[in-house]
Amino acid sequence: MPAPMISLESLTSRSTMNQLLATATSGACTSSSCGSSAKPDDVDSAIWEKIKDHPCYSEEAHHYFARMHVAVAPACNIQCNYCNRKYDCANESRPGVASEKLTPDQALRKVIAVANEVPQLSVLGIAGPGDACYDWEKTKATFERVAREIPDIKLCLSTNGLALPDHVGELAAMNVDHVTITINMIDPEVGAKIYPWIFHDHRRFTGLEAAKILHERQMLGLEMLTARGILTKINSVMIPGVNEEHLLEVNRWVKERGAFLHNVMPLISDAAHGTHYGLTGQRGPRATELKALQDRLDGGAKLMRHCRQCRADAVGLLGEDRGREFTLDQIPDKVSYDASKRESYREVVARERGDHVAAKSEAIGVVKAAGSAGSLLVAVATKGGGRINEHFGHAKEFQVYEASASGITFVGHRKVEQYCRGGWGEEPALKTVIAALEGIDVILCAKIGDCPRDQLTEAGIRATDDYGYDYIERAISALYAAEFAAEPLTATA
Ligand code: CLF
Ligand code: SF4
Repeated sequence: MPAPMISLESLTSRSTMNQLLATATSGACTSSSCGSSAKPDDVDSAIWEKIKDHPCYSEEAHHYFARMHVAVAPACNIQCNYCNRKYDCANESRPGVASEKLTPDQALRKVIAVANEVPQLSVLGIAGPGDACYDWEKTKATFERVAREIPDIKLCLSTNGLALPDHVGELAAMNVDHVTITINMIDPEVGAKIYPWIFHDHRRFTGLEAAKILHERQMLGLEMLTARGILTKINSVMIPGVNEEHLLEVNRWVKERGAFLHNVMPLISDAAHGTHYGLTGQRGPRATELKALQDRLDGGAKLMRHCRQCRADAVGLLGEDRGREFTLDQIPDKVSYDASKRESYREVVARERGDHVAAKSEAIGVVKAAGSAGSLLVAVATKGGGRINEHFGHAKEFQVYEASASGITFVGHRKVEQYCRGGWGEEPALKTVIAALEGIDVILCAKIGDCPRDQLTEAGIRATDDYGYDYIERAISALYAAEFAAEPLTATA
């Protein structure tokens, strides 16, 4: 019997999920490279085990796996000029949207409810709305409860680093092997422009003294995590005119101290958020400025470019937020964990991933072999699975890839206003999409109408649905080949 054809049109839709699960349990093979590993040759096996299902620590994993945050830690011990604490933590979330604060018991209920419904779930993170290490008892209680019920879920936290050194031993004992520290400076002179005060050792410190203590504690925490083999990601907020040049130095320092990834995020600043920066007119960087800085950082500590600056209560794949489906009022008082969906999903993904990695590697080879100095910046509408499987009009973000002599690289994403709502395209929204896609050469999507396509063409951006549902890299290599005269790959999906 031929293997059923699985289209990863949507890893998030219920119908596709049911199809995936049905195939997984039938034992049918979905691809020619069934069973092949997605592990890159240059990644150590122990590290691979830690990152392969973590959507933030592996760019490739973020096509398949989801994280959820539980907002159990509202208290914070520092003040960042980009944060207004009546909103979510700006380290890890979009400011301006209040989150539901949870007790550890409520958090456990929510994690179980999500794990039963979202088979992609692989990571539980605590990322605000305050500081997970300062509000330690709630963080610890939550992790302990969840680890007891769902032992295979990865535990992850984000912190400003001030209280981190006090808890590294406990983190290691709880098998937390992913910690994010937000480090925006290594020079207290710069720090004093970002942090008006800190609360440490039962005292409040301000100015240079505050920034110096914070810096020392952040470095100590990072070194302690590295010594215990805990993977550490550094988040830095790029603040134009304050620290953008300085982040080159930050990158060097954290690399020397063993950071696994460096994630440079744009400052989100808006007077409506009530933050100091928002109220004083400090602007955030444009997408092109962020990319230029990230390009200059290449070659230092490995960069994360797929961060979505999630809310403190985010649920789902990184590009989506299903948090509203799982508010406490929708979750029964008693829920018990059912592992079956997550287990079946993992079997399917293991096979699909091998196929994707093989296609990606072949596509990159084609681009490199072209020997062309040309480059293409490509925006892709995708719902996950590494495929072009979203309609132009439904996209709320585009993933951006660069094809050049060095291969095909994921370079970021651009959030956009959804063009098509209720079956009709919105002209004003299209204008904002065009502005957000500044610098993009080509858009790849599953479907696009003539009207938006023509307007995009007028704005100098080509858009095509010719490669709908194919793997992203394979489509880009075909585009590159057509543009720069290499041999195109034949699509087999
Ligand atoms: Fe959450 Fe952060 Fe863990 Fe990821 S988010 S605590 S490492 S599980 Fe990820 Fe969100 Fe970016 Fe953070 S996309 S804001 S990097
Ligand atoms: Fe806000 Fe997070 Fe900074 Fe604390 S560490 S002030 S919660 S952004």
